[in-house]
Amino acid sequence: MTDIQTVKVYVSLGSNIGDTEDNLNQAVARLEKYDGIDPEVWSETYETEPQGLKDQPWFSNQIVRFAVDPELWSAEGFLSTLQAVEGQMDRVRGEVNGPRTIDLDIVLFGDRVINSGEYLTVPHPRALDRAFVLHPLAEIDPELVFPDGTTVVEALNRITYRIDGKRIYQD
Ligand code: A4P
Ligand code: MG
Repeated sequence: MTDIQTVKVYVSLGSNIGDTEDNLNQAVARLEKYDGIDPEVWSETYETEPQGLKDQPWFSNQIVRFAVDPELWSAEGFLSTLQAVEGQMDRVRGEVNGPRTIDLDIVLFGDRVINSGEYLTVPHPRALDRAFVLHPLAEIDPELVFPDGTTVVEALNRITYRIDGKRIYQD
């Protein structure tokens, strides 16, 4: 097999309904079945205080870095596959920011900057505000730099949050 130049794609996984840790694992297992999508680094799973709508269960959140073959996957195609997996896992699209079996968001797609209307914005527009995204990103790639030059460590220093073991508190 020839060496394929893969793209590092960081996916934020979240779940706050059912067996939340199992939902995260199941989503990765489903994605792994596609050609050209290979999970390569997993963060720990964190229990995180809900952002946005407060009155809902805490989330399990994780970041998984995938090696993605750019000849097989555009960012838009990759998003449609994330949505297909959400659908397979009975994700019911209800309230914005509300409870969900599984939410799969593209945080970074290599160094690409994408603004294709409402369908896809990369980097994820809320990533820099959220400890449940930034802390696990820094865990797996402490040297990570966003396309605008912000480092993951700088981004973490700008927000207010607290870590207690695997729990992440953020108002
Ligand atoms: N979309 C645009 N850009 C992207 C991207 N980079 N990745 C569009 C994924 N999707 C993207 O998403 C709504 C639309 O965003 C999609 O149609 C897609 O085309 P959705 O997943 O259907 O709906 P949602 O999850 O309610 O919206 P979204 O934007 O994913 O919500 P958020 O901002 O991610 O908030 N608190 C904690 N502690 N942990 C969480 O995981 N998650 C949310 C969801 C709120 N609070 C949370 C957590
Ligand atoms: Mg989403």
